[in-house]
Amino acid sequence: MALKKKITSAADMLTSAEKVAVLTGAGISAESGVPTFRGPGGMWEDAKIEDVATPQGFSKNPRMVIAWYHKRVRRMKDVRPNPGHEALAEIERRIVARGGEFALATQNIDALHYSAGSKNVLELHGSLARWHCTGCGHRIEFDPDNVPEEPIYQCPRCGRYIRPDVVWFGEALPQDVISAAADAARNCDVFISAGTSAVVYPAAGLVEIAVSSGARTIEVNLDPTPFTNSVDVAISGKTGEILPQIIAQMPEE
Ligand code: BJW
Ligand code: ZN
Repeated sequence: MALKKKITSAADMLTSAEKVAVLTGAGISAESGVPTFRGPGGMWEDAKIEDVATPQGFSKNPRMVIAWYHKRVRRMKDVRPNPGHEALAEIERRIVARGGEFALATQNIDALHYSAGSKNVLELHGSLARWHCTGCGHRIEFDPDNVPEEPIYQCPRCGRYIRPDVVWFGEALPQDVISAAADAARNCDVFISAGTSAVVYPAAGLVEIAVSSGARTIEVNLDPTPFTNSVDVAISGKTGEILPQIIAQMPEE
């Protein structure tokens, strides 16, 4: 199918949809300047996954992991949502305005969907801004515009190490969040997977749930994913370019 036809087809699906569910990943924030994980230029070219994204890596070298995430928190000050985030917020506004339901499950921890105006956001892998103490559970929240220059390593209350509220490999996703996302994928009539390699579970399983529940499915991604051949419309391109083009093909509401 030609690109134009795929975009029209995605727009038609969304125009008649009552319930829409979306899964996003690092690709949607790439055009905001946030690096993705896998592939050339990805964050895991210079940091090993097992060192920075597992509880074992954290136990082995907590200060290194804290410093690595602190650097990512610091960078968020200069990061703004892009037209891909904005398009998803606009789709939510339109669906909700006509009495429909919308849920956006994101694997990203950068909060950019909130900054773009999305409301029903399910943060599957947590948030970069929220941290907690591994000893007493004391909570710390960073204001992205006011992050200390140097990392805070220890809890101000008990002195144990703090860590970001993010989900590492081998850790469970927040149960209420993944359940709500699975319900949305199961019950939607249109499902969009945007900017994710769709290889990390259980998040990637949401695409499987949507496909097997009979939703009409759309993928927008630069590279093919394991689901490119299972979705109804697979669009190869940048989310910041394709998603606004889809909206442009939807009638004003
Ligand atoms: C663009 C673009 C542009 C670029 N426009 N596109 C079933 C089968 C096999 C294994 C498992 C399974 N179930 C569970 C597992 C194990 C494991 C897993 O999935 N392993 C696989 C890798 C094989 N999963 C887990 O361990 C999960 N936990 C779990 O299952 O717990 C069970 C449990 C239950 C009860 C008690 C205890 C345990 C947890 C997974 C956590 C993942 N965490 C990370 C780090 C988060 C913090 C951080 O940000 O640092 O999450 S890993 C990393 O990958 C991060 C991401 O959210 C996640 C997904 O990556 P994403 O977003 O897709 O990014 P990329 O870089 O991979 O892809 C970007 C894409 O965008 C590319 O395709 C580009 O082409 C594209 N792109 N620019 C459009 N402009
Ligand atoms: Zn503490």
